[in-house]
Amino acid sequence: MSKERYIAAKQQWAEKQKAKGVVARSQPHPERLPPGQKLTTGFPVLDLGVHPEISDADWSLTLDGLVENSVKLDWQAFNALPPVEDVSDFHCVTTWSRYDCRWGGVAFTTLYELARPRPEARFVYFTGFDGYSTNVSLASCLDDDVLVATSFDGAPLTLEHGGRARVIIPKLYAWKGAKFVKGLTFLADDKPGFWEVRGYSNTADPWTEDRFG
Ligand SMILES: Nc1nc2c(c(=O)[nH]1)N[C@H]1C(S)=C(S)[C@@H](COP(=O)(O)O)O[C@H]1N2
Ligand SMILES: [Mo]
Repeated sequence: MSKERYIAAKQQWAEKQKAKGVVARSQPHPERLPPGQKLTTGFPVLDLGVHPEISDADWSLTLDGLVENSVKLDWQAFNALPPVEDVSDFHCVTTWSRYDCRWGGVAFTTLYELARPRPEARFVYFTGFDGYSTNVSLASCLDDDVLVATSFDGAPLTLEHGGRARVIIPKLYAWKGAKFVKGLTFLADDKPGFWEVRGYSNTADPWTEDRFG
């Protein structure tokens, strides 16, 4: 499928589900598999069909916006930051989930401390080398399981899964984690990203099936 047809189809699906009245269900619950999800042991690839191959020399991660310390990290500087590893479950809005993903990289909180966002900053706008974008509240990003991952199950992140680096926010649907990430912009006002302007939820909580706008 072409990128345009894929985007149009996924957008139409969101509109149809929304029209049917598929909205947030009740309360978070103690089970492991969120409502409406099916467990998979494979690892589907979900993106816009663009896998931007970035060399060491061309890769960078920019932290900017409402911060005291705007920085552009090159591959070496990024990898010199303290490493973390975290095992989490992965939930895609298209109803598949994958358990026990072992991600390695740099904690969001490390990047937060480096950039020192100003008190007015309340949202983070993520961008990818493929033209993707997504927005998340700063509060959600500050969870200790949020990271910019460069490895998966102990091996360097493959290009199809978002290498060189991707954002992982386990408590939200996976579209909130930008693959091929290149920038984090701290904002005072929310700014909807790629899927958020195409019918998908701003907040994306799998436990309340918060899928569509
Ligand atoms: N840059 C970028 N990040 C992205 C996407 C994308 O299209 N581009 N798709 C999102 C969606 S909808 C999902 S489910 C996950 C899929 O990650 P995977 O391909 O490793 O399974 O990446 C998210 N991050
Ligand atoms: Mo997804």
